Amino acid sequence: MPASADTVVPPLKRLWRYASGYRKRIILASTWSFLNKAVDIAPPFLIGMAIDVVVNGSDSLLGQFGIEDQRSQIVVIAVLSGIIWGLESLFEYLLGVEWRNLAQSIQHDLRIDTYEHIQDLDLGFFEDRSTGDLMAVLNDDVNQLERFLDVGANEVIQLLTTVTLIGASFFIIAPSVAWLAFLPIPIILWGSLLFQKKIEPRYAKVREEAASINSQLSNNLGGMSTIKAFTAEDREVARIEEESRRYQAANQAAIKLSSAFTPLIRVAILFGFTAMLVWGGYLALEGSLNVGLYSVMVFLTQRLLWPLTRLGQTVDLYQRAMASTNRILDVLDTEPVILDGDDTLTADEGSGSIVFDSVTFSYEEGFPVLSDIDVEIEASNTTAFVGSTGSGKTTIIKLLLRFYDPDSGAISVGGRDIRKVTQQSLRDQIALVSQDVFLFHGTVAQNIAYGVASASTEDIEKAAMAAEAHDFILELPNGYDTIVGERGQKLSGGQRQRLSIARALLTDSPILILDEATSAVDNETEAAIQRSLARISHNRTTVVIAHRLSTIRNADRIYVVDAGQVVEFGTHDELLANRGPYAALWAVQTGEVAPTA
Ligand code: DUT
Ligand code: MG
Repeated sequence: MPASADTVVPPLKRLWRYASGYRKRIILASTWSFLNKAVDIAPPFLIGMAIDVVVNGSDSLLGQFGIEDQRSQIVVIAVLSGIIWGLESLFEYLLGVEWRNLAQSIQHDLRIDTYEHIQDLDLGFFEDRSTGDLMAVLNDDVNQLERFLDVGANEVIQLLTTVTLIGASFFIIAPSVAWLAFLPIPIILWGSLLFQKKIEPRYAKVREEAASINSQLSNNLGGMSTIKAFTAEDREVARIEEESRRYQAANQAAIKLSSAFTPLIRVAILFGFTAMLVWGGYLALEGSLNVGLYSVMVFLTQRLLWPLTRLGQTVDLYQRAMASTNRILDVLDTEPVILDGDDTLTADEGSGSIVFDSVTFSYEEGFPVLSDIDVEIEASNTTAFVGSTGSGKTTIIKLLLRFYDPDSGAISVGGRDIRKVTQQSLRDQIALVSQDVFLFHGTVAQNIAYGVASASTEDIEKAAMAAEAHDFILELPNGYDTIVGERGQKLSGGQRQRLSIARALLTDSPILILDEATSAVDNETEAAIQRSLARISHNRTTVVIAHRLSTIRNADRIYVVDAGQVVEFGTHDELLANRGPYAALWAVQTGEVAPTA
């Protein structure tokens, strides 16, 4: 959630605060914009001077400066024009380069910062935000801001420059008619503010709908095989169509308003321009206004008011960018709930005991998933968790990795409360083979080496052998260099599982966690994996979650979890003798007659 204080801060201010490192460059770019506009206003004066020369001859302004000959005066004006146009082009170039590079830099940094920040947020955050939604922030919203900085920011500055400089010149050269040119400006400003206020929620809505269709699309592309298997293609097209329509409708609502804006402004401008033309013309005819000045005024009025017709588009671009800025900065302002401790957990401690001291936890308030869990795992022991599906076994592992913090109680590793150490040092001690195997797009070797970027080919093969993966890898089209596809979809379920075991073994962490690590392999492979694990787990703390009890019968201690509580624990033999839930489960799985409890 965004900090409440920040929701009321205008987005531009939030952006300015974020962009503190760029301020110098922003000021430089703004300077080029200003100078470009300042010389751009000069041509009307040159035209005025030319008319002045033709009409007034040696009485003209240039004549007063000592250039008597009218032809020479024209040449002077031509030279001045050349200089001014040259400068204008130069500043145009400089402002283009500066703003566009700035836009690129801010876009790049903002994207990386936001991604890095998202990565630091706890898993709880990702339960509420969909992947597609976050993709929309990282891509569309960041790009939207870039688009504004690319052209919009320059336009805003040039517009302000125009109004200020032309306004000042008007009041200097002909204060009596200057006010006419400014007549439409209050109307235009009022209209713009009103427009901005009205369009703001519409663009927020557009961004929302964009995020929504994004998340739907990423969902569907990820679930393509399920869509096909259930022949839901038509339904899904309809669903995407519906989302797309909503996006379209949101945009149409914004377009309706933003399109009406420019014509309205033009009417106001026409009014100001005509008033100046007529009133100034009368004054010139009466002789109370210099003809050269009159032409300068008419041209300037046009220069003043014409850019305002673009105000609509600029405000539009600005408002879209601000809607995006808000969404980006909301993510950036989201504070992680799980904070690092100050200390570092060492490998020595990491290989030590794991203790859960009356741990209670719920994903959602009021629905406890674990209640009062007490677990003691001795160093170098193998400990198993068994229990029905949904009983909370994986949740116990997530708490141990500090993906979530318990609501009450404490967890310690090697005698250290895991909240007192950094998350990185904690997770460095733990190798996890998770229930949902996730492989990255890349080669087999890259996936195995994921936790140890510096691993040698030899290490990788050793880990693969221990995970019973080496043989099948050699049979793949390109062996260790075979591309596994997105999420490893080019491999079988059992193959994926074995790769993830190899990946965990390669990290050589003191604590090894296997969550249903062999559920997708055949019995023979499982037995082989068991044997190599027995060797590997010899002097490390191993935690195994398994549904097939035969795989954990040799564990030093087995915890039976039911509905978020530990209902019994002991060795396999002790539990059988207990004749409790474990014994009943064992009976079901081995086909032995359930002993009477
Ligand atoms: N749960 C959530 N949110 C999550 C994950 C799980 O509410 O992000 C719920 C679902 C379930 C309970 O927590 O009711 C325990 O889930 P867990 O994954 O810990 O169950 P398990 O014992 O590992 O089940 P399985 O044997 O199916 O892996
Ligand atoms: Mg589980």
